[in-house]
Amino acid sequence: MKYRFPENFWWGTATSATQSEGHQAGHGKGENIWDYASHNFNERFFGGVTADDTSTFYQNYREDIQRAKDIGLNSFRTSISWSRLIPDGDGEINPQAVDFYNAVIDELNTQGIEPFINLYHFDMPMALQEKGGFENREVVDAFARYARICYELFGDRVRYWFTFNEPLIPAEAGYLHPRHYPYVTSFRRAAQVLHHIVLAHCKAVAAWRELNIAGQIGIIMDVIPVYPRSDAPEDLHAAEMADLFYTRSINEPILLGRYPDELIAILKEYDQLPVIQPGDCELIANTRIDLLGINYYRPRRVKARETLLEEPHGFMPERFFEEYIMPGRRMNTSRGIEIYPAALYDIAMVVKDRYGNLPWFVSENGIGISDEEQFMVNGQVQDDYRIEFLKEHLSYLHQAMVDGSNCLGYHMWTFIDCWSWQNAYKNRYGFYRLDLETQQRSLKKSGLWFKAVIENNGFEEAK
Ligand code: IFM
Repeated sequence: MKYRFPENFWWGTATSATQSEGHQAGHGKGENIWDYASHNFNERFFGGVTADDTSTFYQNYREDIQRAKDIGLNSFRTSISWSRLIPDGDGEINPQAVDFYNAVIDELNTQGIEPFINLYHFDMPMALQEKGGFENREVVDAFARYARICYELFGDRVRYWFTFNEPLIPAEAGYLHPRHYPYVTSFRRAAQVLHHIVLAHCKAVAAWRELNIAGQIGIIMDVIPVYPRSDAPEDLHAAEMADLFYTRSINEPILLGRYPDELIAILKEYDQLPVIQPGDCELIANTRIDLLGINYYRPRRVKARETLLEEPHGFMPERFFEEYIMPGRRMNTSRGIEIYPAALYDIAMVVKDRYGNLPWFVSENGIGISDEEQFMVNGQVQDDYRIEFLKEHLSYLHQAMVDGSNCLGYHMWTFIDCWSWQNAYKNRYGFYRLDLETQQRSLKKSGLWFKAVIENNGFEEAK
């Protein structure tokens, strides 16, 4: 079977500022929540590796972009670090950050690699977090100001802008299931953060449109498609609830311009509604994006609850469903998550049928594997499992495109092994292996395979 993709398909990779740049003392960067948390809650990070030590892209961006060129990438996503550009989040601009991002963007363009620039990838400046982060409505305006500054500084050379990466996560991981600073568990506070993130997105889109910049603006969503254990009404209801709280709660205000009625009704019933001010719903209703990124890693399987959920911290969405451990499911044991490539087809069909077949691309997909050095032969990681993973996901994506999905590209997470939010460098995702001691990069077998895919604009399956 041959899988050919359209001309000008985006073949690229994604990373983020905090995960790849490193802190680099003396260059004017302000502290963000990751700089703070990885030092002050160091035990929460695998091997105690802090955000200071991430992959040194700040120093090595030129050589790294050459590496991207070497494997033929035509597009490359990273984010701007808010606290590098505006150290306290809302004040003076750091000129060294302007020089750095100018240099990165110019180098990408010089190499013929389209920069995809995201504004917020989980990295709240600490000075603003001290004021409550996105729980504080003032931070919405600080974000809109930061977005406008980015467009004014770099908008003449960046055609593809994204307001947020995975906008649900800062609310969910910071305020509900605590994995990110400030490690809070409170549904109501999470809902407030999420509402303010939605508003921040809307205001950042409005600022971009006001400036009349050539290009497109979008957002990057993390989609975990939900599958019920069975067709029994209780299981179907459980799946609907999981989808409502963890997908539709963010996708619908952004993509359809309003929160789902069912969600509002439940939050009213349980007294969990966030404060929504006059004008907010109109702003949401009037905001539209041009381009959607979707990050896909795993499905969510659920069933009707068999036991009552204990809720020491109050209301939790899990009172309506619980995880279903499907017998025989295929696992990535390094991360403890299921591998299910067919979901990419289902996601594409949801975008087509529910969201008006909006232009979209796979903005992240990948497999994090621990102890990859065990697969090293003559200095190269033989990551055949990653090649297999890519082939399977790409073949479902291809089928979706044959069936009418408006998908424009595929970005792999990630380019060079990067730091993760809790696991630091435990699980490796990159096309290039990073040696933590020497910071040397070496191309994995999958990187070579991807190069050939890009050259041929597709691949041939042996089967
Ligand atoms: O590292 C993260 C990234 O920041 C957001 N999406 C998932 C990746 C892998 O866990």
